[in-house]
Amino acid sequence: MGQTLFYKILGEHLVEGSLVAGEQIGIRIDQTLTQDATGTTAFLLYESMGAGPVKTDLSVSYIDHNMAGFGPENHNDHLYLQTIAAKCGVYHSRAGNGICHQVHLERFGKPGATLLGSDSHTPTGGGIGMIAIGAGGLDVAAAMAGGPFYLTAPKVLGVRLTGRLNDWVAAKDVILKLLSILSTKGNVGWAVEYFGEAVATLSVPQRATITNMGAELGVTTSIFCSDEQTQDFLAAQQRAGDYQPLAADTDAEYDRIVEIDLSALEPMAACPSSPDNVKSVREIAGLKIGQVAVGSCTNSSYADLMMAAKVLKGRQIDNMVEFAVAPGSREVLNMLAENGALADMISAGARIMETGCGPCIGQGFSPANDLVSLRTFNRNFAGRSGTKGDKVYLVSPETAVASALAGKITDPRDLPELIDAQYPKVALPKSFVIDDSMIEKPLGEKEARQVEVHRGPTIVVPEAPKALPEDLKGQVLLKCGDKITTDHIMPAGVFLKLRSNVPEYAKVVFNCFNEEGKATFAERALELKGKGTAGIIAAGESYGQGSSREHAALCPMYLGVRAVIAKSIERIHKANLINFCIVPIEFAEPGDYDKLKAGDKLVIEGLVEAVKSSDELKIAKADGSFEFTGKLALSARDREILLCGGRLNLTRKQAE
Ligand code: MIC
Ligand code: SF4
Repeated sequence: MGQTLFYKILGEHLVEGSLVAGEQIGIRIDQTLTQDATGTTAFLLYESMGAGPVKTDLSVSYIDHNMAGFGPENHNDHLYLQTIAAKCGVYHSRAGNGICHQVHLERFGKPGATLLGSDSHTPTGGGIGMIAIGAGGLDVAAAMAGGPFYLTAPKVLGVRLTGRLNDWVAAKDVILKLLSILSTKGNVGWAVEYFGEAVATLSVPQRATITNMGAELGVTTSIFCSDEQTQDFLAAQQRAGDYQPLAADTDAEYDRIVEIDLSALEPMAACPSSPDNVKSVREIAGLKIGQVAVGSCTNSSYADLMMAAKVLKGRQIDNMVEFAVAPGSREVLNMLAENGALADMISAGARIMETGCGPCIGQGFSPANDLVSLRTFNRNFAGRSGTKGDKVYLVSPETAVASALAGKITDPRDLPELIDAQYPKVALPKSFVIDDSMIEKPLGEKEARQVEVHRGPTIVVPEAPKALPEDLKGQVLLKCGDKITTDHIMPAGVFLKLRSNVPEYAKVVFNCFNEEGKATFAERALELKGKGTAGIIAAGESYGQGSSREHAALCPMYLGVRAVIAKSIERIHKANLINFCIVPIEFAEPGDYDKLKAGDKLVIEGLVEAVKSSDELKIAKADGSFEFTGKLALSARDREILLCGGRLNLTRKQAE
């Protein structure tokens, strides 16, 4: 039986375990990326591990999320990251140079390599034929120290692409279509590999849009082959030497196959408030909009923005629409500036934003109340834009510009002024304008030793977890429903600047569930912690969807949360819970979820014993009225981490 490309690359990097789907394996990591919102913690933890120069082939630290600079926090973080990078042999991409995934694809991504990033959209790199996986900062720190990355070898879902995209239909529509088929839940334990005749028709940036938003499926990662398109892209980036052809065997067997005929696709939109709430744009056409934003790591490549500029040239944005453009990288912005496309957008009424994540993570441009906001981003979780009750639709850049001109949601094929216009398809440039002057290269060993690390007062070293109690006495602090995202658990937006200060940031854990006039989640949790009682969270399906932010485990841990009992838990979040010694438990009988309520006092006798060796544990209500079984789906390594009081404690112990 032939091998998938995914398993070929995995095999070349295997250092522990055997290559069988469902088995725990350890792989060698060639490259890492961190970004500022997860990076300060990652580097603080890296320092706590006592590690010196990084042991990877290449590690890059990006500043792209937290750039608004309200107060000293952001700049303190930037300076810490810049100096710690210099100290540890890490490349540093400065604020303004672009979004980590876009820049990494342009300047560092390499077919056949492995990349671990402290950001869930790291799989963007799959567009260039690498295994690129998102993880918590602590796992990335361990990889920087030369340790393997541990994961469950996934099954491989083959997506066969046939046909060809029609004019005005985009790569974004391909991944929205897949989201409509697979949804955002139930895909843990799978990786996606694209194959089929249509792959050759997609450029690397188009492929990267598709693999980027694979994060919303909840899969381990997504990958495309490395072929002539990859070669052209790398040559245009003046990195021809990084190219190698890579493909699955022709008789590769996939664990499941989904077919998508690109010729049959039409413009799509993910409606509020989930990326899998997908409808065709024609179904929702006519809905009045107040905002449009083009950007984010999903859709801010040179081709995306050039297409937008060409459509906008000589036209005017509807006067009731605020239209923002955030180029993905300085490379893209420079090229648009040089060839006049930027001026076309400005003349059309665009607000040009900084190259960075910006509105995608709620850093400004929040929509007015009740207003529909159309974005080319990848997530529209409730409130993520910074507005409570927001109505955010996710679309392609083609649909975004057509709608911005019309003032209402519009399929670009139906906009009267575009009907006779030629689709401005933008070819890959023969050569991108390369300027790496905002990427600081690692220093020599001697110089690195002399670097003094800048530690601003807003950066607080996070505390390590306490050991698990033999028996756990706890209380359900919160009972929540299905698809709770890390944005629900740990809001970003205006609170993002608190990432380097866990005690402060922890005050807004589960902020969205707080009720006015009542004690907040954090206040209740701390009160319980003061009494020596553990906090417990009860949840439905797919708990912890979305980002890789380990603060969604680290801050609850700080507040005394010791267990999450859910119908199912997403991959990255589960790993983060384990790393910070919160026990992830699943209901053996999903119906038992209905019998729990907030405030219930629970007892788990023999917790440590169960974590040592059992796949189950008994959970009882303290008043004796009800007992149920919890499942522990843990690898031997997960158990070791939990028993050691978290990953940091384990790493320290191993170093002794
Ligand atoms: C996101 O898109 O939610 C983020 C912000 O990029 C996160 C990382 C973070 O929370 O810092 C992600 O996707 O992992
Ligand atoms: Fe940044 Fe948004 Fe991409 Fe996250 S999804 S890395 S916030 S642009």
